[in-house]
Amino acid sequence: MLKTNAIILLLLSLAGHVFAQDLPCDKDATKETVNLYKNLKRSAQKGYLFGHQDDLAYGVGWKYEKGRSDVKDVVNDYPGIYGWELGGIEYDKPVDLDSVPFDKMKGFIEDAYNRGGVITISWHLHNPFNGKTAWSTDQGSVASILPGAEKNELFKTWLDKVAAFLLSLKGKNGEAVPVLFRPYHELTGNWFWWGRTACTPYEFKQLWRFTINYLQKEKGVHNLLYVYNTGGDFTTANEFLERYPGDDVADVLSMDAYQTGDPSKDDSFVKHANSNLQILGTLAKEKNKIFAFAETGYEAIPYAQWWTNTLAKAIGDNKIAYVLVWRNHGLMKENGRMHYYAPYKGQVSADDFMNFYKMKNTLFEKDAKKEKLYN
Ligand code: BMA
Repeated sequence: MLKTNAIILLLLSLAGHVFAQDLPCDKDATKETVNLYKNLKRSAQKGYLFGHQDDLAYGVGWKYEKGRSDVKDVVNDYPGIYGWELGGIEYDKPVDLDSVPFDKMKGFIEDAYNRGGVITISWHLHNPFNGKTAWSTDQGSVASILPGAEKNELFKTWLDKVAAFLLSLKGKNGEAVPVLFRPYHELTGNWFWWGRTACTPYEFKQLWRFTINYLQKEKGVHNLLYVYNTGGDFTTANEFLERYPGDDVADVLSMDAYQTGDPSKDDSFVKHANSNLQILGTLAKEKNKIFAFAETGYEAIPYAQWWTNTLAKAIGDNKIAYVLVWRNHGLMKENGRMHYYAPYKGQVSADDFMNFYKMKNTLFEKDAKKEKLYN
């Protein structure tokens, strides 16, 4: 009798585990990917990882100096999460659209992972319909690559290249490096061919589901968490979800929103971003997902207190897993502007960035390492 009771208890507790599933949407996700998913949920209760695009490749006034990072130059620690970009890989280019060589990128990704950092990857892929850039928004572009349509075969060859790169990323024990994959970002904007003016919500969802299904089922890619990423242009949960492809194909709910105007006089960025993140937080809780501020920044950070007085306030007490600022290109030849989003040594907001670094709820790489996000 005692034995039967014990067995029943054991079965009940196993069933409990199955129902309280806290797993990424890819049912075959690798161990480290599952761990990253669970651990990001946990670490988000303590604070948010700070991220920077192309951090290890170049900064303001330098390129490819071993170990260098503008963030590290200022706070003596690397970002907790690193953004990289695959645009160009579909045409077998050796470098991405911002000139980062893919072989170097692979090394940076593996080094950061081995140190305990997190990786997120976007893809400004060309338009398969017309061969032009991601910013070429012909109607019918998305429809042309769906199964059965004229560019589907071509598009599959592009996904093959992305899959090969993602599968090539290896940790020091030969395991695949988990990646927060963020395709078709800013999908509610009107500037990319997958944006809201160039396809219907149905077509977008089909594109997303086809991509994920192809990577998992045809290519055996199981080291990804999938980041659904709108612009900051929604005001309700329903608007955010209009093109959401489904809980079975997304792990992270996120948005991109940039500072414009003068934050020392106008707090509309803080207000909007904060209320949008609250919407994401409520949805993430309901859906048992992670949420994040996938891209933000203030170009050339001319406001010295932007980090603690603007960004930290915009995030407020929303338990996002991470926030990422865009790349430190330096002077843009096209428009003569300085284009960077993290401070460098001596930059006007560098002292405030140090204050931001010291905040208890901002997590950089040393914190990420302590969190053991892959174990
Ligand atoms: C934009 C700018 C561009 C860049 C693009 C893709 O915001 O930084 O210079 O090519 O992102 O990374």
